[in-house]
Amino acid sequence: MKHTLLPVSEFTGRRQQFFQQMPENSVALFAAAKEVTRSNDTEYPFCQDKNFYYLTGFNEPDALLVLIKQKDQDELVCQSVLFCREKNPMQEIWHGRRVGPELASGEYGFDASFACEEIDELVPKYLEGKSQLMFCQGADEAFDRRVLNWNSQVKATVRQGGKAPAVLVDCSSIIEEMRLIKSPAELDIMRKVNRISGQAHQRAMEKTAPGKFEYQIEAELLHEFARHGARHAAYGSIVAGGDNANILHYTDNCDALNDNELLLIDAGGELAGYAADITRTFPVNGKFTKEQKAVYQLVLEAQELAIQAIAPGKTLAYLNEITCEHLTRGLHGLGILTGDLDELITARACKKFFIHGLGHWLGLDVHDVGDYQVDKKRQQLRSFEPGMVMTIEPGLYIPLHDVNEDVAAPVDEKWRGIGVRIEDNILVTENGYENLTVNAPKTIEEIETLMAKAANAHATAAGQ
Ligand SMILES: [Mn+2]
Repeated sequence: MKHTLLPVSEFTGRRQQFFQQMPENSVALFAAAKEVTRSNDTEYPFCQDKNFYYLTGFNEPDALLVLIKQKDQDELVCQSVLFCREKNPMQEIWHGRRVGPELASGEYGFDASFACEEIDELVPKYLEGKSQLMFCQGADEAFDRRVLNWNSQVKATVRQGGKAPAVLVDCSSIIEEMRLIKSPAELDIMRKVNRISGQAHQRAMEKTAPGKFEYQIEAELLHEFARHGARHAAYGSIVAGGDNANILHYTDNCDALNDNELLLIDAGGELAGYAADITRTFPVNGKFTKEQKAVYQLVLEAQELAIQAIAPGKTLAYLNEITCEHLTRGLHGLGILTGDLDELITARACKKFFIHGLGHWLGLDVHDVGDYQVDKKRQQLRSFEPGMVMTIEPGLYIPLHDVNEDVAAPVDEKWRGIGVRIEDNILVTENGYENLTVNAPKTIEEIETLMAKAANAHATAAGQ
């Protein structure tokens, strides 16, 4: 019934942590997600609001979490209240089971729970007399309006002696900072979903061959995710053969895979709400060409360089700098960039072919919450701390037809159509880092060996 692998204590602990950051005499409101119509009367698979999930572990739509912190006869009292859908046998026969307010408190560790129908009556009562009202502003306009409406209802009672919170606080950053540092229990799940996703990448390599279609390889990924309990992909899988790899968010996945081309796969499963985000690039026929090998090896070195530099106190800006320098040197060595090397390095010339960021936070969201900047210039100078998880994903993209082609120094024909990205998920530890992506083949040798073995097994089976 429950959709979490985490113990209830994990969620009650998080609420305690949030309470500590609430001022005295305040209320915080967190809304669950709503079901979203896909077409007519069918819905998209339900995806819980991640902040709400983080604080509750409760996986039904339309619910509301209320956290109340107030003085009661000199004693500070913290209460968490859940509003959720009432039990309804007919609805449950058609649409699935509901926990219901009677069981929700006990199963999820709330102080009280009520039916959704009571929200509009009870929430204004909770707000009455409080000085601060906290909620995540701007995430859902309809919810923002509801909150303001509840507050207005309390304000309207001022002549009867009512007092509404005068201060409305956006508490997004409090919860984002909490989500940025992962607990041991969260890390166990993230290791697990990384393993499942790595296995899916392995399977994709084994099943890839010239003449197959991108969607067939996508199906292999989804098969492997689902059969290990990660029923959904954490985001739309990118299965991009040849020049399609140069479209960064290519998700059409409809083309045939050609001999002598590369296949770039950016895909990860979601387990108990947590995402993996892994990218691998490999040859469709199992053997890198000379040019593919050169570009791949360069990206791989840059990635390893960045990963090995990860430790508490380091910054994404620093990783970017060393990665950029390495890529620029390499591209110059291959003749793809021409000119004075030092000038190219200063100008970060690799950025012409490495057009996205080096990495991002990872967790309940694939592009997870948490600020990257600590200075006014908005540079990525935030120091790493143990418990942060990020992706490291350098890439080089040399499209067949480059709209921004430098006519004075065009890229040689032989490099065109190559797009490479390699992405692992890295945890910052006390002493350095732990690579969570442990079983997705990455070196040229690992990839070619695995694919040759799969091709042999396939040929033997076909010959029998
Ligand atoms: Mn990523």
